[in-house]
This record gives sequence, C-alpha cells and structure tokens, in this order.
Amino acid sequence: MAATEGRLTGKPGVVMTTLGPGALNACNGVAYSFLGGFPLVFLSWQGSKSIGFRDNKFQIIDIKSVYSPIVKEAISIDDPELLTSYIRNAFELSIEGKPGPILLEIPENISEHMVKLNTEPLKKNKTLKLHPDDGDLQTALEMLNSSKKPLIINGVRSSTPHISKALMELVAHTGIPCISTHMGQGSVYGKYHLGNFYKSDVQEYKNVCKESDLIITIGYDTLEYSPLNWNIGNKKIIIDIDIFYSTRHYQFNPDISLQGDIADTIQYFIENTKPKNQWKKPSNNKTTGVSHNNKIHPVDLIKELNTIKNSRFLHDNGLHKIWMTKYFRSKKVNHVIVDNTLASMGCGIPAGIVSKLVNPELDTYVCIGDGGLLMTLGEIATAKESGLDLTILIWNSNSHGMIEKHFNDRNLEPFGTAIGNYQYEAFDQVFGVKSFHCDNLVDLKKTLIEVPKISGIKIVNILVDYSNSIDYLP
Ligand SMILES: Cc1ncc(C[n+]2csc(CCOP(=O)(O)OP(=O)(O)O)c2C)c(N)n1
Ligand SMILES: [Mg+2]
Repeated sequence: MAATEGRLTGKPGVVMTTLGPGALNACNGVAYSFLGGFPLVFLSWQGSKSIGFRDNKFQIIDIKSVYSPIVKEAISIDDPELLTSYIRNAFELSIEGKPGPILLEIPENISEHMVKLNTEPLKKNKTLKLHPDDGDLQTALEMLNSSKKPLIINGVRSSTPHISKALMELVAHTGIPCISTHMGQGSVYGKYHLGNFYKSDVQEYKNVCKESDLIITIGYDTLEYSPLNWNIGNKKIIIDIDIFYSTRHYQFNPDISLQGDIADTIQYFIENTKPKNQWKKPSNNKTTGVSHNNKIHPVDLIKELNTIKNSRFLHDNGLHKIWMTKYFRSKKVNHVIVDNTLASMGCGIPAGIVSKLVNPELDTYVCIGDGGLLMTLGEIATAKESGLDLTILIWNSNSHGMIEKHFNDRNLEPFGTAIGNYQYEAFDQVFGVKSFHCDNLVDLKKTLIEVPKISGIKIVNILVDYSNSIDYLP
C-alpha cells in the first residue's frame, strides 16, 4: 500500500509495524518499493537494545540485517534526542536519487524516553530542478537528426501526467514510434504508440527493434524489461533521458545520458527537431476472443474493461496482468498499474485501496487471480474497513494460470497449479460486501454497468478461459 502511494504521488508512503513478525510481514511491499524506485519510510518497532539479539528472545529478530539488502538505508535509532532528525533525514533520503525505502528501527528503550519537544519542525530540503548539460543536449539532437529509424522506449519513470503530456507532444511532433514497458504503459497512447512489452520476450516488436538505429529510453529501468530483448539487430545509438543516472547493463550502455527534469528535456527535442517519417504500426486487429465451457475469454473481458470511463485498474500478479498489458489500450497515465519489478502476488488489493485514497474521483478496479485472492483474503476486510468504494474483479481461472503457462510452454504436464471451485459469492455473508458471478459476456456487461452505482466493496467472480494461449493471438 505504502509503495503504491509513493509510486502514485512521488511522496514517501509510510509503513509502521510492530517488532518481529509484524516487521517481517512488510518484506514484499518494501522490496517492491526498492526495486520499483518508489519512496517509502518504514518505521519498525524493536525490542529494547539491552536485550541483545543473540539472546533469542521472544519476537526479537535482527530487523536491520533482514532489511539491509532491500532498503536504501537501514538505521537503528540510538539516541531519542535525535528522533526528529532521523525522521526528517529518512524522508529526504527516500526521495533522493533513485527513490526507495528507508528503514528506521525504533527500540523500546529509545521510545520510552521523554524527549524535549523541539517546537521548530526541521526544514524540508528544497527540491532542485536538474537540467542536462547543454553540450550533451546538442550532441543528442545531432544524433537524432541523423538517425533514420529512431524508436522511443518509455518506462516506469515516465508515468506522471506532466511527462506523459510532453511525451505525447514529442511523438505527435516527430512521428517517432514508441513502445512502453509494463510499468510505463499509459504515458503514451494513440497513433504513434506501437504497444507494450507485455512479457519477457515479445515477438511483435522484434522487427521494429531490430531495424531501429537509435533508441531513446525515457524513464526506463533495465529491470522492467531486459535490454537483451530490445537491443537487437542493427547497431544502435542509445540516448537515455532520466531524472538520474540509470542502472547500466552490457546491452544498455547509453551513448548520451541526459539526466535532469524529464519533461523539460523532452521539450528541448520538441523545440529543436523536425518531423520524421512515421513507421507503419504493426496491426493488432483481433479484439474478440474465443470462449469455451461457459467462461469468458480474456480478450472479451478486456474489451469491456476498456469501455469503462474515468477508471483505474490495479493488478495483482498473474497471467491476467500479461493479458491486460497486451490488449488493454490505456488512454491516460496510470490507467493500469502493474508491478513488473518484484511482481509479487498479494499487491493488488492494497494497491487498490491506496489508489482510491489518493484519487477518490476514479472508479477503481482491482484485477486479481483466484490464486492471488486466496493468498490475500484478509485484505478484503481491510478494504471493507477502509469505507471506500472499490471493485474487485476476480479473474477466476481455477488455476495458477501463469505457472500453468510455464509448464505448457515447456511441454510439461502442469503440477500443483490447479485451484478448486470456491464459492466466492459467500463473501456477501462473510465480509458484508456485494458479490456477483459472471460466466458469460451478457452478465459481465450488465454487472460492469451495475457496480459503479453501488457503494462499498463489490466483488465480481469472473470465470475466465485461459485455454487460448496469449501467444497465438496477434
Ligand atoms: C508471493 C508470490 N508467490 C508466488 C509467485 C509466483 N507466481 C507468479 S504468478 C503465479 C500464479 C498466479 O495465479 P492467479 O493469481 O490465479 O493468477 P493467474 O495467473 O491465474 O491469472 C505465481 C504462483 C509470485 N509472483 N508471488
Ligand atoms: Mg488463476
């Protein structure tokens, strides 16, 4: 929840936990913030320092050591008088450079101290607007002007309304085509957008990538989508536009790194480039799926979701995320939120709750598989207690669909992937929410019209048919 708050707002989300098991429970959310680069401050309780870790006391584990590999800094507060400075610095550090989580462990003996109240809050650092070097901008412009087939790849850090606006102007002005990563989807859309890299090795865009002689990466992180999958074919010049120095890889070694305000840098190219010939957009006409066994095909489901106005979709992890990234046509930034960094199951409902808190004006839909739902049932109670309006769409495949696909892709008999037929409609009685069941398109359409009119938590059990492989569809 806190990582998604950081992602959506750019300001640190805050997690507070008890010691031991409570602190350990925050692992996946903290790791998501770390890999994704979303600001977060994590305050965890700890036993009194005087107890000593090696004594093996009740609920005492070495939280700092557990978290050190997945936070930017892990700090144990050792002086109660410095509490305010630690907190101020944690917030600053979490947004500095690549944003991420800061752990502040607060031992009992420190929190018991009465501290003198400092009436003056510590001052917030003024965020400076960075600007790339003028010479580098000029060189990058010359490279772009002499390229024949440029291509843009936009990633997670292009997902703000401001950057999206600049990007849309850039592609419209220059005609340079663009492909988005999972987490950059929605920042560019329309005629110049070829689509999203929806899985680790996407065939559709291979030729476009092979033929391009120059790639502009915008707010891109190598962990979102490996450069091994797009830096292929022709030798390419790479211009990287980002807010900070981005992670290098032997296949991602930019010729020019333009570090600074991303929207301003894009603006420079808009003002100084001439339109280029637009490339032919690969066709992606197939919009109707084939449904079997009284179930709904993912393509048909997505087609319906694409008609819902004023909406946001937050995905848990599973095959549903891949279908959505391939077929959904986002029409605005952050229209679809997926995590393709840690990609942990269980993130969907918490992300939906915080999204509704941050943007109450949007009709908010959580998309979750039956596997993900069973892993995080308790989150339904949290959603209910939040008092928010939220719709949970269960993509019910009676399977861990993603894992089943891995078996099938390797011609292996799936093992341990089946999930039973559970009566999710009974959530009505258990959680006091409103449930729906859809196994055909007519009911689905009716339900999707109905749910926005009902307040509170709505759960729609949608029987999906994954038997058509995503790869066989154009
Ligand atoms: C916490 C966690 N455990 C395991 C995985 C590996 N994993 C990725 S997708 C998946 C199956 C998801 O099943 P479901 O939620 O039903 O979605 P579907 O793939 O069927 O759409 C699993 C086990 C993971 N990403 N996160
Ligand atoms: Mg499933």
